[in-house]
Amino acid sequence: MGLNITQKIIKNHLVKGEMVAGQEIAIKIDQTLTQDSTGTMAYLQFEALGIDKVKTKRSVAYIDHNVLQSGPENADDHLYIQTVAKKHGIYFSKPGNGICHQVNLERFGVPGDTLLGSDSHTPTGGGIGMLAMGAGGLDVAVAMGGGEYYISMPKVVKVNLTGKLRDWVSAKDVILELLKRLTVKGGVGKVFEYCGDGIKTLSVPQRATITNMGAELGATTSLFPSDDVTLEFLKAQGREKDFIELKADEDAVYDEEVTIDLSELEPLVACPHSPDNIASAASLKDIKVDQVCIGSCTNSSYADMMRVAKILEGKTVNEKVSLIIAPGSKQVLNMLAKNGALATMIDAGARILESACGFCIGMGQSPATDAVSLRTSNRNFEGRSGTTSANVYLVSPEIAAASALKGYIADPRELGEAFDIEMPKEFLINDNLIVPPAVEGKDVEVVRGPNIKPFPKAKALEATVEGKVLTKVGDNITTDHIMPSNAKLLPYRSNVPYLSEYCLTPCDKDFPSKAKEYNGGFIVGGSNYGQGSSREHAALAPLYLGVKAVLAKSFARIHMANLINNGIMPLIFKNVEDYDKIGELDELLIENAAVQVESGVIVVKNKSKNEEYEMLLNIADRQKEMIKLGGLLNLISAK
Ligand code: MIC
Ligand code: SF4
Repeated sequence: MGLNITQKIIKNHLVKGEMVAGQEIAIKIDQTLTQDSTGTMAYLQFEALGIDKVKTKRSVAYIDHNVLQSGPENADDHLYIQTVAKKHGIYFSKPGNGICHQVNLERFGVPGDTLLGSDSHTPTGGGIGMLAMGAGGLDVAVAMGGGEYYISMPKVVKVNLTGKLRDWVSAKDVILELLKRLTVKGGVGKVFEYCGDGIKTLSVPQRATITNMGAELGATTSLFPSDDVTLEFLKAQGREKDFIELKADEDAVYDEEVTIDLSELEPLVACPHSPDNIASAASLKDIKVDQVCIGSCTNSSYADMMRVAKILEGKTVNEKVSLIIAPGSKQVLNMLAKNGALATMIDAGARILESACGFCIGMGQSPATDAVSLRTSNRNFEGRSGTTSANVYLVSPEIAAASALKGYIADPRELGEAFDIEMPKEFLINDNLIVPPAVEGKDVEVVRGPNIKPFPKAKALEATVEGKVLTKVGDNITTDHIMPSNAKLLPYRSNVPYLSEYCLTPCDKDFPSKAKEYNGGFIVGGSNYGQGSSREHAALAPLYLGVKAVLAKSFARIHMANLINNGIMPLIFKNVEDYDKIGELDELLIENAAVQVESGVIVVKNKSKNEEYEMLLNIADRQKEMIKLGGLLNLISAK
């Protein structure tokens, strides 16, 4: 039986387990990436492992999230990451060099390699044929130390692309169509592997837009084959030597199949407040726009920016609209500067920002009260922009630029005749913002600013686990709810005690004070609990506040792994109706906890209501061990 690409890459990297969907496997990781807002924790954890030098083929530390520097905290973190990277064999991409996923694709991505990143949009690398996955900082730290990465063997979905995108329809519309069909939970436990005649018509950055936002499906990752298009891209990046061809066998077998006829797609929009709330741009014409933000790791490539410049050429941004543009990398920005496209954007009235995450994670550019903001990024969760009452719509660069001119949500087909943007034969290559590691790291001094606090460590499981239900939340709770990130909080990513004061506050403003008053306890959640970011802080802050278990209808992949890595039990309702029976401040009890963890079925007694609920702990034996010992670091030291 033939193999698909996902299976081929996994087979080449398999360390433990069998390639049977749903079973735990361990794979070897070739490359890692971190960014600064998850990186400080990842490097503190790497240091705790006591390993001198990373054992990967390549590890890169990017600075792209916290670049506002409104106090010393961010700069302190940058210095810590720069010095710890130098010491331990890690390349350091300085602030200004660009968004991790964009730069990694341009300068380091290698088809057929595995990439683990402490950021949920690491699957961007799938655009170049990598098996690229997001994970919590601790898993990335372990991978840097040469440890394997554990996942449950995903189902592989064949996404058959036929036809060719029509004028003004973009790669963003492909992934929005998939989100419309499958929802934000539709990809959990799956890899989306793209194939079909349509893929030949998509450039590497277009493919990367699609794999990037596969994260919003909850997917393990997404990937494209490595073909002539990939080779052209690598050649233009001066990296032809990194090319290998990758394609599925003729008789490859897939678990599921979806077909998208590219020629039938139209310009789409994800409406507030979820990436799967899809409508056509044409149907939203009555909505007036206050702000347009173009950039982020989803849509900030050279070709995206050139399309925007071409739409803006000779025109002026609508007087009611603030247009913000953040090119994705130094390479992109520099090319736009040299060919005059940057001047075109500035002429039209765009506000140009540093090549970084910026508006996407609420680091500045929060919209006005009740404003409508159109963004080319990938997440429009309530409050993520920094303005709780804002309505954020996710769109392609084409819709964004057209709307910035018109002042309402515009279907770019209104602009008339379309144009082509050629992919450059040669990108502008200058890696002078990438600092190589020291040859001999032992003399490098690691600089630790006062904001860098030790990370909390879990304790071994108690014989009886008891406490109150501290809060009860609904479906699709994001990590932005659990551990909010914005310009005020992001500077404290290396200070969990401070951050914990804000844990779950968008859902329940008293959560931290209740957790303290009752000495920790339980969280009750709905389905897809913990979707979104890879931030381990969404497990570390609850750990710091004494949370022992989360009882939910289902969990998002990365968050569930982060909970387990930090010794918190992710328990799934066997009977979903039990969710309705539990109330806030109910007193819960788990007796003989270790024995029950072992069995995988846990009886939770509700002392307040005199009821019992059967909960499932569907995790691998190794993970059960972690729950008993108090997390991954304890498991590693026990061994
Ligand atoms: C995001 O897009 O939500 C982030 C910010 O990049 C996160 C990482 C983080 O929380 O630091 C992610 O996607 O993992
Ligand atoms: Fe940065 Fe936004 Fe991409 Fe996250 S989604 S890595 S915040 S640009």
